[in-house]
Amino acid sequence: MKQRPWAEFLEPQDVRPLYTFLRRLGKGERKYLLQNDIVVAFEAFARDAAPPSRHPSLDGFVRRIQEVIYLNDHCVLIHRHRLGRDRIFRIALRSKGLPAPEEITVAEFLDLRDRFVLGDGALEGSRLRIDFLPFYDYSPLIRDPRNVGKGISFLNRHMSSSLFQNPEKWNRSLFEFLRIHCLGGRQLLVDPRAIPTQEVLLERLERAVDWLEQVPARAPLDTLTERLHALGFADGWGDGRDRIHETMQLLLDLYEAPDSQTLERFIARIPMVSKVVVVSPHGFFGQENVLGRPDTGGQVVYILDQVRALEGYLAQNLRQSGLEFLPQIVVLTRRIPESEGTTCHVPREAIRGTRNGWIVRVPFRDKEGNEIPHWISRFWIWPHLERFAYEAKEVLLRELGRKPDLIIGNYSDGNLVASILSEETGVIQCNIAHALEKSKYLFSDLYWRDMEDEYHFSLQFTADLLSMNMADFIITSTFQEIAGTPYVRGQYESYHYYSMPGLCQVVGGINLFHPKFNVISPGVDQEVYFPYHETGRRDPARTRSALALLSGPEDETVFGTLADPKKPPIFTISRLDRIKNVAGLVACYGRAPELQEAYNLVLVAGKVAPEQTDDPEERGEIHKIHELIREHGLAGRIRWIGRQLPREEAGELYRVVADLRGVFVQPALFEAFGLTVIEAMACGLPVFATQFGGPSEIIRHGVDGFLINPTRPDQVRELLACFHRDRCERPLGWDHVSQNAVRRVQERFTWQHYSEQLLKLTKLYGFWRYAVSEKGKRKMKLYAETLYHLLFKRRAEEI
Ligand code: UDP
Ligand code: LCN
Repeated sequence: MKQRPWAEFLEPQDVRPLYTFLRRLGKGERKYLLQNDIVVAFEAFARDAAPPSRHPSLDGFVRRIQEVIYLNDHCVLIHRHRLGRDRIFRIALRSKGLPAPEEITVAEFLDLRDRFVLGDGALEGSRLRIDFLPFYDYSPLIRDPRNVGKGISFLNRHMSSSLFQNPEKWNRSLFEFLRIHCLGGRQLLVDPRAIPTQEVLLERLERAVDWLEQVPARAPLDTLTERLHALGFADGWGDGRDRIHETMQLLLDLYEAPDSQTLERFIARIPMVSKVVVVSPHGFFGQENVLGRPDTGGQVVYILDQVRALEGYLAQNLRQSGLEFLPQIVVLTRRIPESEGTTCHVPREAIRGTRNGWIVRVPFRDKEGNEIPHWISRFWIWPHLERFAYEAKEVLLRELGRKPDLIIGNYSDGNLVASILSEETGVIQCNIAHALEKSKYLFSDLYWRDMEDEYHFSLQFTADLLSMNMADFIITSTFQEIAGTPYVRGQYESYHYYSMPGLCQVVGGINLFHPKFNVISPGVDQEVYFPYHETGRRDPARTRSALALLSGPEDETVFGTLADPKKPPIFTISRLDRIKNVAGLVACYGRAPELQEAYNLVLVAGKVAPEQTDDPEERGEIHKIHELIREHGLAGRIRWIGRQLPREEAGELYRVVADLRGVFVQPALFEAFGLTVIEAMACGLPVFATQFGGPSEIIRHGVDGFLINPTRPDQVRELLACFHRDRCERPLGWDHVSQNAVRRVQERFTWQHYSEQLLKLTKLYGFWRYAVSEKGKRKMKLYAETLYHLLFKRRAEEI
């Protein structure tokens, strides 16, 4: 333990109030508090002080406390002094005076945490400590937290300066890479027999460049390639004189005077990807009639949009390289024979809007090898994944005719399967988490045993750990997903260290400063989600059916008739997970007569009757919502649509709500990203979305939407009421937010940008993997495999 003077963190006059606050907080019933509770308590503390106190340094300090545990005569708190960096302090509370805090190590902290749950003596004997950090020695690491999430720019700079400082080694790697570079078994760029050395390559490049300068700009590609073949080059340099010339010149520049931009531009031109596998086992993965079912939401939308955009961009990229490859993208998912009116029983399905995109469904099997017919919750699928991965490998090799060039995992299960496939095939692996459950379920690590029967987080978090460390690169939708905000931890950051008492202590789970992390936000399909005022694009029949959703008769999928369907709606679309907090929105509305006066409440969410679902969580939420409707007498004011809406219908419904000058509310207790937020904004709806998670990076509060704290319904209510009052007094307020929202999405969230970035990353990490990391990661892989067998596989088999 190391004593740290308070002066390092606080103004001298703020030390005493901090002690007073911590002592007061410790008198409460709860002895383990998290950040939001601490901030709420601190706001009350500051308000109660007479006169109300203002201590900027104290305020800054307290807002950075992530957790506090009270233990006998002291407390232990995590202070996040910088993005992605914590210090853990032990503070004596009963001693006289204001003793300086003692800094303790992560391992000491995790012991305390475990004792808090298991009691003293519980740590007698050994504990399983997991540490991935020593295995990161193969890679350069980012220092400045502001560069976290910009891994590829960092890596480029690093590689080009290495090229500069150690040209011999790097030039050799680059040459070797070019010499062996194939796509789909076809040698590209350089014919290794004709160009056996780097010197020959440079000499031929100069000759080729000189020759190209003499050739007419429109010379046919055949004529160009004939001459280039004679010089020892293979195909793939470009689709015409100019592009071939530019690509060769870039390579020459790279040998002459390497810099990061040239390296990036050159590698981005190498044709490296034509076949991609996207892994997404859980849920109902289909194109119709699936959204809103349990486990079936944004991930499906994201992947289908991603595939369409990526296929188009890949085709363009390959064409520009002068190649006639037809790209192929396969979404690998689980087959569900009892498919409940969807196509999830079909082994192979073409993806609409693509030329060569396919959903391929592979069975889950029981121990005897029989196919499991029914849907299985994402929290229960762990024992099936390994077998699924091995069977899928064979299916994919048949489907693609060869190994893919990129494997993209999605969510904890898909990322684990992607790791297995990548390990088996040697193909580069990209992870997309979509939502790391660890941040969504508070205390899901500390009190994991209490949740284990329902959620099996011991397996999910281990799967996350393994795959995030194994991945070659990771895409996140926002920065906060990785390293949070100045005050709140990121979702990946929550894996940095944690313990699951009695199971394991993770002292180093992930290195946020590794350049594998990159932020690339998803987009919206602009054909479906376009502004309400673009009336020429709207289909009148669709508008009529969206209006009918608001005012048609009730049936087994629609609950509630609106007394005044012309009133602006408070609208939400969501799966009925507890975390989505739809019931919280109903409660907030139910307790606010002024909101009921001003707005109707319109929900598109899950099902409307408990017997319509097999999912226990969904059933619980349905009960809760009905109770709230009864308790607050909401009949006539609420309309609840409990059916899957085709996305075109959902798109038009957002617009109809905008016609009525309604608002969209996303009340989740935590939302990893929130596609509904950008969909609603793209349609021109003012959005009020949770401040916890991704929306905080989508919305600029008060400019293009509003951020709400769903744990403070009083504030949400006030904000909505205030927006309504404002709108009555200054009708332009609504228009202003609406226009800004549309602009924000058009500028920041497009699939075109996403595809360009994804392909660039794949190529650059592909090169990096070849040049450095493949060998460097060997130790890490062995470690991960050991953990997989000891910690994951055995437990999974017991489910
Ligand atoms: N969605 C839908 N119908 C529903 C519920 C959801 O069409 O009943 C769509 C919604 O429009 C969005 C996606 O499913 O495209 C949900 O994505 P989001 O990222 O908001 O949340 P997730 O469900 O992935 O947690
Ligand atoms: C899963 C979630 O929970 C959402 O927040 C995301 O928007 C969605 O996946 C797509 O990434």
